[in-house]
Amino acid sequence: MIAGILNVTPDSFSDGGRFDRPRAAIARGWRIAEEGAAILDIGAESTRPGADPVPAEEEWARLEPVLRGLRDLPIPVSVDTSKLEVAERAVDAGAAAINDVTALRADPALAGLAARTGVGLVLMHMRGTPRTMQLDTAYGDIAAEVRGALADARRTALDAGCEPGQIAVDPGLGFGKSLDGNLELLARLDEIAALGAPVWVGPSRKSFLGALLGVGPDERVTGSVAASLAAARRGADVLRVHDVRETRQALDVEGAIDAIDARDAVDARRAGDVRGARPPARPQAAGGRG
Ligand code: HH2
Repeated sequence: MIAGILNVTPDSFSDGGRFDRPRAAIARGWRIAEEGAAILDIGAESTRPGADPVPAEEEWARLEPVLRGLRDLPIPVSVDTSKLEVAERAVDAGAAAINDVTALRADPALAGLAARTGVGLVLMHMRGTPRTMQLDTAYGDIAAEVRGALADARRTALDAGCEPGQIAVDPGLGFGKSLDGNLELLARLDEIAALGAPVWVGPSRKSFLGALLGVGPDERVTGSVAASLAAARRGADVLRVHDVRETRQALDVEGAIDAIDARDAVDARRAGDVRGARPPARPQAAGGRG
């Protein structure tokens, strides 16, 4: 599944300032749903490295008109917040999930809110805060450490009364991790998936892709799609992305290839079954190369 990102902030690292007016944000939300996202994830406070926190009133003032304008959206909305006050208002306004990038460290009471209301809860791993997280990116065994921290946060949510099916986990790519650390987490994502909770993952346009490819955020679309496909193959359930259309197309092509049973196709061709034969040539559109 794809969770399309909508940041209603002036300062997000990739789409900051593009959707900070409600009209533009609401139009983008509808577009994200049309392009094939299963979830819309709305954030009103940037968590890019070094970002300053936003007061709850300001965060809610950014979110409220957008949530109101997207009330009839055909897909569920998650709200990317770590503040109980904001989360409570968002749930009242119809949000189906809370995406907490601190995995309950900022406010453990978010677990009680999810237990009371039944909304989904995404628990993401981060070391420190956005201001401090890139100061120390050294780990012993990064996948084991991240998995252990997510297991503890999940236990806290279960102890607060959440049902297992309500809780998703996310390794938090780019949050207090080096280039190699991010790549290793993606390569070993199956170990996070072994926790048994749905896995979210968000490589989209992040700076580790920039470090790998030597390009700025707007030129990281292809790298982001490649990282998403690699994550899906290793057990990710939800891909949190800016570029919904491109990611959807890549997943659809991969899905169509995976749906072919190679052995069946060969056997069918040998038996003269049309399923194994080449499809008939399609008539060419006038002057077109298709
Ligand atoms: N990444 C960002 C924000 N929220 N939530 C989850 N579950 N997983 C992530 O990887 C994740 C997240 C950062 O990306 P973005 O929202 O595009 O930028 P900013 O924080 O600058 O608004």
